[in-house]
Amino acid sequence: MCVVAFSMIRILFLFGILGLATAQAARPNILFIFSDDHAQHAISAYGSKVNQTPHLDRLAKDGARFTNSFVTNSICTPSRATLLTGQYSHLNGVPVFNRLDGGRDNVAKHLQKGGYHTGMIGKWHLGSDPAGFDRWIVLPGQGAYWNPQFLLPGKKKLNIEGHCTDITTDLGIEWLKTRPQDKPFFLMLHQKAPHRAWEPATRHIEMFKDKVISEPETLWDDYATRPTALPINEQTVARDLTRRDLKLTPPADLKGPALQKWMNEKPMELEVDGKLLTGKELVKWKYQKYMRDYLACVQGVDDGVGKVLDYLDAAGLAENTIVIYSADNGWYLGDLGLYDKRFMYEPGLHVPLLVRGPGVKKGSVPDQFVANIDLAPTFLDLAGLPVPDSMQGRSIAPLLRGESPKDWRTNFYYRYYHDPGHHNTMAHLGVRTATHKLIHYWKQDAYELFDLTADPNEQRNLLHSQSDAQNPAIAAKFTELKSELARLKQQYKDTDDLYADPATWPAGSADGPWDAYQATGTKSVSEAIQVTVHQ
Ligand SMILES: [Ca+2]
Repeated sequence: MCVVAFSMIRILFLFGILGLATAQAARPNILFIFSDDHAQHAISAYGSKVNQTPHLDRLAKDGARFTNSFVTNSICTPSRATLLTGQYSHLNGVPVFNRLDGGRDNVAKHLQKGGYHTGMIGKWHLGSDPAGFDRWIVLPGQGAYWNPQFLLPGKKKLNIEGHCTDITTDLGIEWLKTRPQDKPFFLMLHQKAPHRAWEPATRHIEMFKDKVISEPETLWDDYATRPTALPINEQTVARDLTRRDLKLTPPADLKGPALQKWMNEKPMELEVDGKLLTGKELVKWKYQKYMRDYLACVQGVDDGVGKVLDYLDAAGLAENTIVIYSADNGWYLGDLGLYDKRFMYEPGLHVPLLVRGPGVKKGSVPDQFVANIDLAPTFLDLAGLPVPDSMQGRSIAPLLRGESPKDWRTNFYYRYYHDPGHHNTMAHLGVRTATHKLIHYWKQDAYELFDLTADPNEQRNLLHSQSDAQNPAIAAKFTELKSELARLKQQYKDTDDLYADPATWPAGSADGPWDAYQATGTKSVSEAIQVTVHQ
């Protein structure tokens, strides 16, 4: 009896070891490709009316395309802090463009400790050096489109000649080629494009120079029912594109501060091809110019995705690599008359999320509410590692497999702080449900309520007219969503004590200074990758 029991234990033990070994061998690589300010509706797989993105579409066709993927705070630096920590801004200490404390817990540290070879390449924009990465090379702050400078471990910096999007792609491929073969990898490959000031590669300028881009339905939005924040915002196509944005040629004799002043001015009349444009004609011209450059930058990102996917195929890595594509915030393609992000209206709230790889249901279109708080937990779950309680999101791995968990979130909490800040966008928070959205501009104590089913373009704030606001069904919905907003604040531990008042914003900038980094000259991509390890 005893001998039989001992043998059984031995067999179970051996199976356990073998099972573990198999699980280790099967752990997938994770390639996270990120871009900056890429609108969901500037991807053809999402039904874009303005461009074609064949390589991103490959990810959608071979994997999952999330239709309701959101961002918690729609600007660069806070979004990136949330990506790494799995936490909302009020918990991770990055509500605005301030520095992320590198000592904080982050997902890369967990993956590195859990046996992954970790890397970070491209736009970082968190002020501190990347922590938790075996090899990294990042842009200082926003970085430059042409002949960019990069920061490296050991407080070094170097320059690489060429266009930043192509360079970032090539750095990613070189990193993959030179990685240790005995470990799964986790690579964050972060493009700077298509961020303002939209400076595309020459081949893409050519591609778009004669294209006429269709205008969105709401380009001429008059903000009639939304008087609180939209009329005074400074991210409009009509009034807020500068000469730099519009790529106008300065007078030859301008230099230094005078040149900068000229570039930063927002022209309200312009001579184009011998004709003076003003008013609506000028707005239409500005829209075309802005969109051509923006979309040409997107094309560089799409090319890069294609090149990396081809490399994975050629290297035999495609089968065991999960590829995820997303962007750091939403973006207005002239929608509501805007460019930029920030506002919680639909184009600002949605981000692309495409996932392909082992275990991901091919051609699926999950519509559950997912967000950037979910990415860190997802990476850990896919790697077979535990998700710490400090992360506020939830792994989307079940959704990738095509499952529909009954207890998945049915609404989403958003908060934007940067006021006073760029573009005069007022601070706000809000809740989005499957059918409605409530926005609260807390400093003005002004609310906007939208029925997204009847009014997907958010043109009719139901609290604006007396007759709407007194409608019992609307009043009841307003009460319900106010109480839901309060509940979500509590659920996510947002007490208003942190960051609602700009005086409480943390010190330190995401934008440098970088003077402490020692310049090491101009290098090739492969030379640069060789110095990504801390010496
Ligand atoms: Ca951004």
